[in-house]
Formats: sequence, C-alpha cells, structure tokens
Amino acid sequence: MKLIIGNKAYSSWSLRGWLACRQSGLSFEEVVVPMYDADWERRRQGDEFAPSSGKVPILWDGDAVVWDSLAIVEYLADKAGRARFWPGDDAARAMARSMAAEMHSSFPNLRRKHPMNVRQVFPPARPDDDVLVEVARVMELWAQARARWGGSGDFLFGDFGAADIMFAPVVTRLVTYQLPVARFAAPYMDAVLSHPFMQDWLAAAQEEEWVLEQYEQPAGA
Ligand SMILES: N[C@@H](CCC(=O)N[C@@H](CS)C(=O)NCC(=O)O)C(=O)O
Repeated sequence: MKLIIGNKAYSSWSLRGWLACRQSGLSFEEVVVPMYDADWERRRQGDEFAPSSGKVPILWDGDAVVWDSLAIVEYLADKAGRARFWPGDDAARAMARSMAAEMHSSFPNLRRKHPMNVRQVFPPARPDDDVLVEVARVMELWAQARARWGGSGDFLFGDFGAADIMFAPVVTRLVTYQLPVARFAAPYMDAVLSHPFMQDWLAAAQEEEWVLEQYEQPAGA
C-alpha cells in the first residue's frame, strides 16, 4: 500500500489517514508531499492525485484507490479486521461510527479558525463563540463515550480506535490554541498525544523543514 499525505505539521486529514494505516498493522509506503509549495498545483494534477481531485490523504493498494480519511478507515477496517478500529459491542460501535462521522462532517469553525499546527503552542486567547459551541459539543461527545464505553481503557471506547483517530487532530488543536477543555478531558488528551503512533507523527513533524506562514499565526491574528 502507498499512502500519500501532506505536511505532518499541518495536514489534519493526512494525520487521520496515516494513523489509520498504522492502526491497521499492515505495511505501507508513506509519501509526504509539501502542500502549497511552488510545485503543488502541478503535482496535484498528476495521475496519483486524480481520484481525490488533488487532495490528501490518498491510499493506493494495487487496483484499489481510497481517498478521504473516513473511507480509508473503513477500507482498512475491512482489510485488517474491524476489531482494530471499532468496538465489538453494537451500541458502542453505533456511537463510535456516529462520532467519527460527525467529526468528519462538522465543526467547521474550529477547523477553519484553528487550523492544525502540531509544532506550535500559541498564547491563550478568547475563542469566538461559534468555536466555543463546537468545543463544548466535542467535550459532550468525549464525556459520553468515556463514561459509557471507556471502561478501564484510556481512549474513547477503551482501546485506541477509529473514533480516537478521527479526533486526534482536535486534540492537537486544543493544545496548540490552548482552548478551554473540561477537566475530565485532560487524561484522554494525554493518552492520545502519548500514543506511540502520535509520538512518531509529532517527532516527524518537528523535523519537517517546510513552513506555511498562513498556519503560523494565532487564531484571529
Ligand atoms: N474530506 C477529506 C478532506 C481532505 C482535505 O481537504 N485535505 C487537505 C489537506 S488537510 C488538502 O488536500 N488540501 C489541499 C487542497 O485542497 O488544495 C478527507 O477526509 O480526507
């Protein structure tokens, strides 16, 4: 398999696709492309980017091509075993899938106003009200999952899985912009950030030379 991703410092959807590949346990080649550099427009019009019309992540696996992070999660769950990604209990899995889907389709203000930058921690500043509403919704979802299905595990549904993968870039944003989080969320965020796959990603992001100025400003600056 070959996974094409964008900058590890900034590309949140790439992080999700990459975490899914690591979680699958399958071997894959990783190709990191610098987004928005001088070659970006030419590169994204190439054949390897055609299926996603120029967006990352894209997973190539022989004749199969999968773009869009949530589809990559599902493809790999089919291929490597659902248990690696989703809880076994039907009710837990229903909630985990709903949370992953909601993450994928929602939270536009948090995503747009607080873009991922895993190399920065900006001084705290009062977020916009629409962002606060979305952060409160994230807290509500995490609280429900942890209380109902977390058990003795550290993650939303006990073991690390698809829901954690989809929310991982939210965890990093909450840290980067020092957004207000509920007390219960801190241990969960620590568990995500200290997961070995996240540690690998964060270390690689630190090593990246590419800098995109548009993501190097605190929100609202
Ligand atoms: N819904 C897609 C979103 C993919 C996406 O928007 N990727 C961004 C990088 S995080 C991208 O490729 N942006 C480059 C562009 O649109 O030119 C997914 O879940 O993978």
